[in-house]
Amino acid sequence: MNLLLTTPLRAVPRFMSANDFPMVWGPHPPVTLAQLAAMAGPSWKVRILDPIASGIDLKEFGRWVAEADAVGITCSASQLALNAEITVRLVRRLRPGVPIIMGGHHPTFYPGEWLARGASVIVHGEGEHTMAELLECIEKKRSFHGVNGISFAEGGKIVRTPARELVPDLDSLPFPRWDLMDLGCYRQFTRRRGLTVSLETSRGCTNSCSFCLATRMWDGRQRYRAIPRVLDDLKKLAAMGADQLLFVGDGFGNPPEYHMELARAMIKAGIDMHWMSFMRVDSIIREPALPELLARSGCKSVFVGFESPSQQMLSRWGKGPDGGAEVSTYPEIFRLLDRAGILVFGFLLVGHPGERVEDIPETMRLHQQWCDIPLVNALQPMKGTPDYDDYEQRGLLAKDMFYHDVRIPSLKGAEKNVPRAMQLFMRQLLFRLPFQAFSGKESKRLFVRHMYRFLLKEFAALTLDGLKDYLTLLNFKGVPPAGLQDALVRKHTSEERMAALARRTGRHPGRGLLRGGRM
Ligand code: B12
Ligand code: SF4
Repeated sequence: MNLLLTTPLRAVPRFMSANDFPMVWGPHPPVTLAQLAAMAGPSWKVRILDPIASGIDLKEFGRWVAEADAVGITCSASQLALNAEITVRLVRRLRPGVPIIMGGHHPTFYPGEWLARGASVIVHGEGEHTMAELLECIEKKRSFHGVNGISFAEGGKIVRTPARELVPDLDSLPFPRWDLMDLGCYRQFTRRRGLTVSLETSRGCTNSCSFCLATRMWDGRQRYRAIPRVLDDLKKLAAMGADQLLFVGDGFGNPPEYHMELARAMIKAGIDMHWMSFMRVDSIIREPALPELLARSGCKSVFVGFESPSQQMLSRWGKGPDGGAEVSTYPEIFRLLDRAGILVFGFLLVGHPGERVEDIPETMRLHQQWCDIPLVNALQPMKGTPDYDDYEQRGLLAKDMFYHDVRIPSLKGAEKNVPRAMQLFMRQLLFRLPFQAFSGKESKRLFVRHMYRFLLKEFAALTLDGLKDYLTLLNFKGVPPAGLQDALVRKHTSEERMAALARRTGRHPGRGLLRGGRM
């Protein structure tokens, strides 16, 4: 039996948009697929593709789909939904009968929408054991009724089975199947010679910021791997030739004691990795010695969710433990990380109701003071979050949130704010950051050089179609957000586009079907 696991095709490339921007500091291999692959039973031969990072020859994609007995697609964010939809539609076109399993943060909260677009079954939340059981059902031709934590369509209705308990002990999960991935196409910005990988030390977050999905997805809990297990995995990764790493897990840093112990253990074991991670705003204030120790264990950069220089907004979002994050602590957080030589990426949320467009330059100026590299996100109410429910109830959503592009405003009343913030962000990128290529801070210097190399490569790969999309998103005609998004979705999912993609796989769907579904 053949299982194909894949991230969405990068069918809608976007030049110079924050949608592809995460590629700048990575790309990092998705532990999600390597972890799921480790759960497949012995009768399954698993193949993993990551077109988001590696790009892909559509002929090869078509060949793998043709050979698959099941296809698993992950979709973590609304930013990826359009690409994921094109992937589902393409697989369906090539293999009308193949089971398509979808999972991740996005399908978890949009089961009906994904089933309508061609998925066979949606995995809600944690996926390891659910997927193992689904594969067994597919292999033994059993119905999905006995599998907890899924949705599927039957007799024109959606069946949702009882929720699945979270795995009590993350250490019970096997070592991810990195051997199935081509790790050669990943490289962290520190650009060492070895391989780049990802590792999960914990899952979930105990905070409950109103715009974040972590709370609903992982039940407001944070589960940890035991430090000896993490160390064991790190040694295996090092033996594979890895020397660059992303610690995934959005609650990283909490509690500081665990992370101090982890750093000490890494130093003692002589683990030589350059690594980056997320970092909760409260961790460093609770343990000011953390940055220094993390840096000694190889930490080169962290993503910190500062989100706003407005205390009122932080309180409104319930940011931090018990909603108590304080803007007054931000300069100190940055000072401690900076002193340790750690590059600080600072998330900033713009485009919320009540924000005045004329305040945005000042917001961005303040935000710059506590990070090396500002990462500007348009507030994006994600289905499953309290913010989404609130804005939906108040009729404030400017478009369907199933899809998202960072350049399209999500909220009514903020139509001008997002373009203004993006304009200022681009200005920083083009005129301020180049000088940092000579910064005395090594991590900053390396990142900025890496980033411009990436941008030049993106520029060289620019297509006329990508440029047209980019110009559409600049929205010179002042089209409302919903219209802008619809135009983009309609264009990329049109019959003509889908047929052209199918042709490029070299496997015309009609011909394959005549041969009994296998092409
Ligand atoms: C690491 C990470 C990244 C890395 C990804 C590197 C990589 N290649 O993996 C980087 C930094 C690049 C990144 C980027 C972005 N990210 Co991110 N990221 C994460 C993070 C912290 C961890 C993901 C992870 O690996 N988890 C560990 C694995 C094991 O868990 P998992 O992926 O959820 O998979 C489990 C289940 O979901 C399920 N499952 C998932 N897929 C599938 C598929 C099948 C077939 C099955 C059966 C099950 C299944 O089973 C898995 C095992 O239990 C998550 C938050 C989180 N804690 O998960 C945010 C998160 C996914 N990211 C988020 C966002 C918003 C983004 C960005 C849009 C940010 C931005 N504005 O640019 C971009 C995405 C755009 C893009 N073009 O890629 C949001 C998504 C919210 C949403 N639904 O819209 C999240 C949830 C953070 C948050 N709390 O809000 N991200
Ligand atoms: S601290 Fe970060 S991961 Fe935790 S709920 Fe808030 S935004 Fe989400």
